Amino acid sequence: MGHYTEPDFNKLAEICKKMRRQILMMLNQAGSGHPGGSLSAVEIMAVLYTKIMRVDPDHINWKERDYFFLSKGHAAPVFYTALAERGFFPEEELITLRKLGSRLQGHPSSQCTPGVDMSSGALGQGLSVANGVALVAKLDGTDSRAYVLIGDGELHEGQLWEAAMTAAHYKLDNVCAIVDMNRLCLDGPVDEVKSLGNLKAKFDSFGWNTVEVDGHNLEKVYAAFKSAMNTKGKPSVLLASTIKGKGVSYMENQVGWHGITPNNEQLEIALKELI
Ligand SMILES: Cc1ncc(C[n+]2csc(CCOP(=O)(O)OP(=O)(O)O)c2C)c(N)n1
Ligand SMILES: [Mg+2]
Repeated sequence: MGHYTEPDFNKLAEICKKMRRQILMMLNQAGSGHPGGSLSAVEIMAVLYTKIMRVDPDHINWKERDYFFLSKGHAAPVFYTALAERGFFPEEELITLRKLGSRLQGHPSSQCTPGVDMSSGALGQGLSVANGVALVAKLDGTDSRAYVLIGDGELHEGQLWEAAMTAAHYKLDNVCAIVDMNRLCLDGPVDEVKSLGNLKAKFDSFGWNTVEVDGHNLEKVYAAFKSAMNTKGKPSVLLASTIKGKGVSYMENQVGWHGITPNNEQLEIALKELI
């Protein structure tokens, strides 16, 4: 019922490679979707779903579990690979992404997919929902924690900053946000589209515990989640430095790979890089 006990980071690195292969095969078959921001979040999602989150695929509505919200909903492929890894549905189902009648829609749907607690895709909303769940847990006296993955471009959305104030005001130390700092959004570098300035200083001044971490280093990501768990009286945010398109040479740091999919030839090259 709880999270895996013994962190085995070598095994986890293999799981990450497999997740990347799955993401690319899913997107190739679907013919539409978002590789860049899925690949940048693989380590974050792998650590979260195999080492940190208290969830139970056999009791998906277990009330005192932890909760996860994919605020950057376009990264659904990485979410689905993490859910499959944790046993919410068979890995074989991943390849049905975006097909008619599939439980795996292009953006997460709480109506369709086991383990998805919030439909998302319209950016900016996840932290507000996480705050609500975290407040309920406080009122009910449960240990539930609410995790939310936010894109760095998504931080252009004003609602997130309202929610950032709310989480600090209510001292929601059971909220843990992760910002996937891959430095790119849909149409260019985040800081050229609209600069985020000093994000650590911003979150600190909003009353958060702010942890900067290499978002591809499994040990460090795990330690960052643990330190967030041990921080009392304020919400935590992990500012995770990542590479958009991580793991595929021709996709890395290329904004053009935000929302297009690899053809068969490109897929073959990518899969060879991820053996
Ligand atoms: C409210 C809203 N506005 C615009 C979009 C279109 N959109 C989809 S992804 C994206 C860029 C997001 O950038 P970022 O958060 O950095 O995502 P990542 O780099 O992790 O893929 C935009 C503008 C949207 N989904 N929702
Ligand atoms: Mg980004």
